[in-house]
This record gives sequence, structure tokens and C-alpha cells, in this order.
Amino acid sequence: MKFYTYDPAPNPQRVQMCLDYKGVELETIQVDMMTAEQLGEDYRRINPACTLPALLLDSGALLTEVPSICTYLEDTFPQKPLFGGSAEERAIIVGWSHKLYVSLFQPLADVFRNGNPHFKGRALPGPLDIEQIPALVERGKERLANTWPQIDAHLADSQFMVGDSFSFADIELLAVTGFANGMVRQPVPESCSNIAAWSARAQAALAQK
Ligand SMILES: N[C@@H](CCC(=O)N[C@@H](CS)C(=O)NCC(=O)O)C(=O)O
Repeated sequence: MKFYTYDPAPNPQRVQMCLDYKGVELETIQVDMMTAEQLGEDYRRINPACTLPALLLDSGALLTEVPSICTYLEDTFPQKPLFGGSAEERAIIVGWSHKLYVSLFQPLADVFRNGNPHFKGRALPGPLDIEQIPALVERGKERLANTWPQIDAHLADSQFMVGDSFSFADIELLAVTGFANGMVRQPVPESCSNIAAWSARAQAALAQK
């Protein structure tokens, strides 16, 4: 197996946190997004979508989407489960993960890629040259302002995103809050005290060996 990644980027981090939690080390190749190496010929031959992360399996199959990579890792390395212990738990965890991706990660990406001169003409990941739409910055901020309080309310009476166990849904939220507070500079609102308390618990669970 070969893991293609770029450590500072948020989508690769979603996978790296799964690996760290499970204590799995893979053969890892860093593809430097700062120098647009993901768009170069060498990586394009491996992943024509030019996105990171990607997991090349021993069979030759290439997984390019984070949920497919992480469910594959879960089934291959079942220690310290991240997708629950039953069909119902897995369904709920996958549901939250999708909701967090659509309702937080995507608006953050809209703000980041449509407002930053660095992404002029490259408003979407991958090889497509596509112009920025400045209106998506404001729309993204509105969506974020609407969603953070919902997640905060959810965490008012729950230790983790799904019940009492750390799961992939928490990894999703760790990646999203890190992206918001870091690269995008649209920090989680200070009023979201439940998210702040959850963050300390989730970091501790992730670091636990
Ligand atoms: N299909 C991927 C998308 C991953 C993605 O968008 N990754 C970003 C890095 S965080 C990327 O590869 N960007 C390439 C670019 O900006 O050209 C997934 O959701 O798992």
C-alpha cells in the first residue's frame, strides 16, 4: 500500500488522523502542494484527478476519496474502531461525517478558494482551471454562521459526535475546526463553548496510545 499525501492540507489530515489513532504506519509519499506537485506529470499519472490524499492498494486499485480510504483502513486495521460496533452506529457515524463535510468543510473551502488571490483561476481542487466566484465567500460565511451553533447544540449533551466513543465523525470535526481556525481564518465562534470542550476531549482521545 502507498499513501500519497501532503501533511498540511485538511483532506489528507482526515486520513492521517485515522492512521495515527490506529497506530498504523504506511509507506508515505509527500506531494508538495506548495509547488503544485499534485498537478505535475508524475502525480497526474498516478491520480489523474490531481487531488490528495490517495491510497494505492497492492491490487493496483487507487482510492481517492477520504471516506473510501478511511473505511478501507477500518476494515483492514480493525483495532481501535472508528466506525462503531454495529450497522446502526456505522450508519450514524457516516451520516455525521457527510453532514460535517457538506455543511462545514465545503463552505470553508468556498471561502478559502474564492477569496484568496493564490487560487485565482483555480477555484476548485484538481486540474480544472476555473474562475473564482467572490459571492461564494459571503455565502460560505453565512452557511458557517448557521451551522456552528447546530453542532455546538448537538455537543451539549454528547461526549463525542456519536455517543461516548471517539469515532470518524470526531476526526471529521477535528479536521474542519483545524481548517477553520488555521488556513481559512474563520475561527469557530467563541460562543460555541461545547465545541471548545469537545475539542479538548477529542484531542486527548486521538493522542491516547
Ligand atoms: N476527492 C477528495 C478531494 C480532496 C481534496 O480536495 N484535496 C485537496 C487538498 S485538501 C486537493 O487535492 N487539492 C488539489 C488542488 O488544490 O489542486 C476527497 O474528498 O477525498
